[in-house]
Amino acid sequence: MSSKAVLITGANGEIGHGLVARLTEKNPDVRIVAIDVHPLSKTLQEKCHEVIVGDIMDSSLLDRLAAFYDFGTIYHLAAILSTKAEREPVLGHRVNVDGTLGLLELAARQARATGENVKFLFPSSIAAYGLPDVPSKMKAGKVRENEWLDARTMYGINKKYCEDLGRYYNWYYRQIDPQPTTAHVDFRGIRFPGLISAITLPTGGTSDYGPEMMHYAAQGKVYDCFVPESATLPFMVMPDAINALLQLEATPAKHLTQVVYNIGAFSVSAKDFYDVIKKAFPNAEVNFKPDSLRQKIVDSWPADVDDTLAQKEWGWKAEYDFKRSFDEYLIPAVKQRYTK
Ligand code: NAD
Ligand code: AKB
Repeated sequence: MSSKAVLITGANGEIGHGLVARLTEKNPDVRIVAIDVHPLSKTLQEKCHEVIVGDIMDSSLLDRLAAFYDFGTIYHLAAILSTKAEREPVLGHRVNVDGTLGLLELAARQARATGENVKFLFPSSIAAYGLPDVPSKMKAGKVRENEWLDARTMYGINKKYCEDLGRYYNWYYRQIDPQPTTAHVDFRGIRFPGLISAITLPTGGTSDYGPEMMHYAAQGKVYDCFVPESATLPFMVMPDAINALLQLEATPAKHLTQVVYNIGAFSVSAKDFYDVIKKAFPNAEVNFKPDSLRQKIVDSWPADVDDTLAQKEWGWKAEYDFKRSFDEYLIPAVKQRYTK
């Protein structure tokens, strides 16, 4: 690995926790510079070269970083997720779009200054899709990257637009400059399904009902599920999500024809979650109390995704199907977490 630093924004979030741990396991000498508006937990801080409690919207902070470090890879994880962005759309747009633009500019400036490409890993989402109703969603089945792109949430629209910005920075940045740059932002995006971690709880998202149901059951708390039993989305466990980011990062650019890829693991209904959780925690109490407004968001997201391109171009394959996710990762780890 090069001696260049790795920048992780939103490092204190769910993906950040998994990513910082895995990067340092893989290479103890990796120099991680982490930014988050919230302080990082102590264990994460110890793994990072520098931790900055700050806002990605702070341009003087980004200028300082650009002056101090050469970044080989940027994992831009900071975002306002779908439910929160729907409640505060202007904030969502500012952080999700303006924030991403600032990071892309930082990457472009660094590429120009060093003459070397800067990899920019961007977690997009199934929220980039927008299906009109449940019958169309169920009929569509596994959606491909170029289908059903009329996103209905501020967050989904922000993600789709940032993918387009990534395409621009990757292939067309300053295309009429008389002196073309020798290096560029090597943008690589993944449209993640709903993610489930055993070690962190989600906040501010809409796919949160799956992981919340499990974490509540493990703590003996009653859970009011805001979608009906039939609500279906693609999900994935965090170890697979981290694998995907690292695998895409490591793929030689010549193999990649796209700037954004679907990845899938399993597609399940809220009832499927309930059944597996009830089996592991027989006292679990879950009330299905659909909130029709949040449910509409879930209804507009695909039931499943077609990840043929990721399989073909960078060898993507989830290690955890639904059964293995719960049997070998989620249930043992949450039991351990809450019996400590
Ligand atoms: P998260 O909410 O747990 O983490 C996001 C982090 O960003 C938080 O720690 C938050 O404090 C930080 N943040 C927010 N605004 C910031 C700002 N202005 N400056 C600095 N930090 C800021 O979310 P996550 O699940 O870790 O998601 C990480 C990325 O993956 C996000 O871009 C999200 O959209 C994407 N994603 C997540 C999922 C999922 O199910 N978790 C699915 C698809 C895509
Ligand atoms: C959300 O629900 O906002 C996220 C996502 C699927 O992008 N978990």
